[in-house]
Amino acid sequence: MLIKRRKGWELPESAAAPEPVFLNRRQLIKAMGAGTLSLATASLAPTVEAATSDGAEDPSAHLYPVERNPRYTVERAITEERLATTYNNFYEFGSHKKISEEAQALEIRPWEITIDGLVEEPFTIGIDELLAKMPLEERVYRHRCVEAWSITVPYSGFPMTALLDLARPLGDAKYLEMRTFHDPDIAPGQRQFWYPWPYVEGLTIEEAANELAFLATGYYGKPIPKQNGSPLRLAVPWKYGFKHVKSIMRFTFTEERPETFWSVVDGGEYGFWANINPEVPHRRWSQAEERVLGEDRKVATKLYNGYAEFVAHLYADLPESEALFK
Ligand SMILES: Nc1nc2c(c(=O)[nH]1)N[C@H]1C(S)=C(S)[C@@H](COP(=O)(O)O)O[C@H]1N2
Ligand SMILES: [Mo]
Repeated sequence: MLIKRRKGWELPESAAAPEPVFLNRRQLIKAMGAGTLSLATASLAPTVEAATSDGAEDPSAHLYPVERNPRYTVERAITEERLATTYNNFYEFGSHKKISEEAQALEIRPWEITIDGLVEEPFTIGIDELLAKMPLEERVYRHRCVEAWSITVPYSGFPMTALLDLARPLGDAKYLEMRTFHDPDIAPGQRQFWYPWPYVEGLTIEEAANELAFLATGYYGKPIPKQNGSPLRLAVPWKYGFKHVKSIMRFTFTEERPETFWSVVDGGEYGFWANINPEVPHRRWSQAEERVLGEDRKVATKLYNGYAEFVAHLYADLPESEALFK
């Protein structure tokens, strides 16, 4: 049990209590064998539904809420929580917005994260052990999808710089690749063989070290829901939403630029940089405006999503061919 490795003084009363014993859906299906449902497993089924739908089983729940960092608040109204947690992109669970129920099949414990590639020493760490080491704070960030809708949401989590300190990348590491799980048994989208699973994203080391780059573990003052990328999800608010890889299992430091999921699908539209730029239209729509989810209006999209003061310097020396940010 990962939780037992935490120091005694970090354990709240609730975590010290014995864990309820229940089977998850996959174990249940296995236990059912060739379709003979025993009385015992049948009576467990309702417990499974309840435990996976409200997030109550998340062992990190006692960590939240955390203090909001006022440096990163924005002027926009925060999107209604119900909307941000039911209108999602998570292709592993379907190529539409209503994946929040499907995503409950994701098993978020145990969850091991591997840090490897060009680092002093590769290692693997459980999510709860990582959470205990990281400085948690809340940040309100804008989020702008390449599909021209946007939300404003409170993430909890820790700055990527804290992960870099833990990872100790070597001097020749130029990029950080982030990779999600690969489990077609629970993620029906991953049975769609024409996609280059698993979902991979990447940043340059300078981007990863930027103060805005954040790893979200909480949402709206609670553990981040599965549909939003539990237990660990990237937030880089100056880049289009598809860079914000969900449910990360592996961080690999590399010398070569990683082949990212969407750039393999269509590099012309969904390239590596993906910096938000209202002047560079998508092939099929303008990026000049965005639909504010939950509101009946469109607003002008800003260069770098309004975060130019933090990040513009990162791109000052880009070659002409890349300067449009695709
Ligand atoms: N693993 C994974 N991460 C992903 C995606 C995905 O399909 N799979 N979709 C991305 C896109 S396009 C967007 S807009 C955001 C949506 O995050 P949200 O549903 O939490 O708002 O997640 C990003 N991260
Ligand atoms: Mo997106």
